[in-house]
Amino acid sequence: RNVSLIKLPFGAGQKKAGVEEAPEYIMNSGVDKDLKKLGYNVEVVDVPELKKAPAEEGPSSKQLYRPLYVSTACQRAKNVIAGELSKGSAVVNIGGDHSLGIATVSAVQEVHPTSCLLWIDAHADINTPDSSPSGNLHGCPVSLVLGYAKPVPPEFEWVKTCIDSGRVAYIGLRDVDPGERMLLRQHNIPFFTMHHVDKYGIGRVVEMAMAAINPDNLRPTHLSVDVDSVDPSIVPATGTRVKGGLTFREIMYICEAVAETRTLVALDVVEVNPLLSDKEGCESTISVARSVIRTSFGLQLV
Ligand code: DIR
Ligand code: MN
Ligand code: MN
Ligand code: MN
Repeated sequence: RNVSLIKLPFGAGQKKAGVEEAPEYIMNSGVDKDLKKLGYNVEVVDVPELKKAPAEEGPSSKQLYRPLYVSTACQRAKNVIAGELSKGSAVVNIGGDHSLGIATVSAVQEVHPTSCLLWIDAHADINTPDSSPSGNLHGCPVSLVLGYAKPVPPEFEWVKTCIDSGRVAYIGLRDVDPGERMLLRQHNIPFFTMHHVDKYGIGRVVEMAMAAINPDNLRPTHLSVDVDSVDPSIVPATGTRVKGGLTFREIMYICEAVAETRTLVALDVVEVNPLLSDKEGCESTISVARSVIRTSFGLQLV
């Protein structure tokens, strides 16, 4: 089995500098060696042109932050990711901020059109350009790929409505905006907040989420991990920390359960920002990101 590690140094989906440096840090932690040890053929793919901003911003009338830059980067990233998937490889998309979800979901759905999406995040990232309180596109990727952004900002007309609400589930939510809450309920999207994790335990929550979007494990799985889903005590190096997150074992359990299905085709690891913490906090954050990758690809406990 081939795995492509795709470095996506991009951060204009939000306003804090540093998240575009994360792919370098995460790669240097040795994730390629980890996957080779597990028996995979590993290819490292760099997309350095994501760091280049367009000369002028777009005509978007919405109060969006750098829509043309995000759109251009996502279009590039999508083509690279789709190219790797088309060779039959699994991909690890190493961000970068979560606006890259526009690219990862578009690519995965193009090559594996029946796949399901498990979104692990403190946030729902389903704001529309109209409902977004921040204007940051890392809070909007899910609404764009579900086709809920109406009208679509001109920069994002290339984004296809490529997945339906029945194939998306969330785990880890604890900071959802009013417009997002409405969309989640209106479209019956299965979501499991930290309240549900406390109430049912992570085992039942993962079981319920997977039963909703991939009942017989017949669909390829796309696991999108925003590291801010994990508690800031062990993941402090991220842009929007929210207290009361997943424990180390809970995020590992999610990755183990996905690995067990043997359906994983794409893993996103996003929102690590090495500039937002001290050395110790940064090392802890990157070690969690590294563990997410090797565990999702089947590291055995014993
Ligand atoms: C907030 C924060 N919902 C927004 N989103 C974040 O700006 O739309 N997502 N931080 O990771
Ligand atoms: Mn988040
Ligand atoms: Mn719907
Ligand atoms: Mn996110």
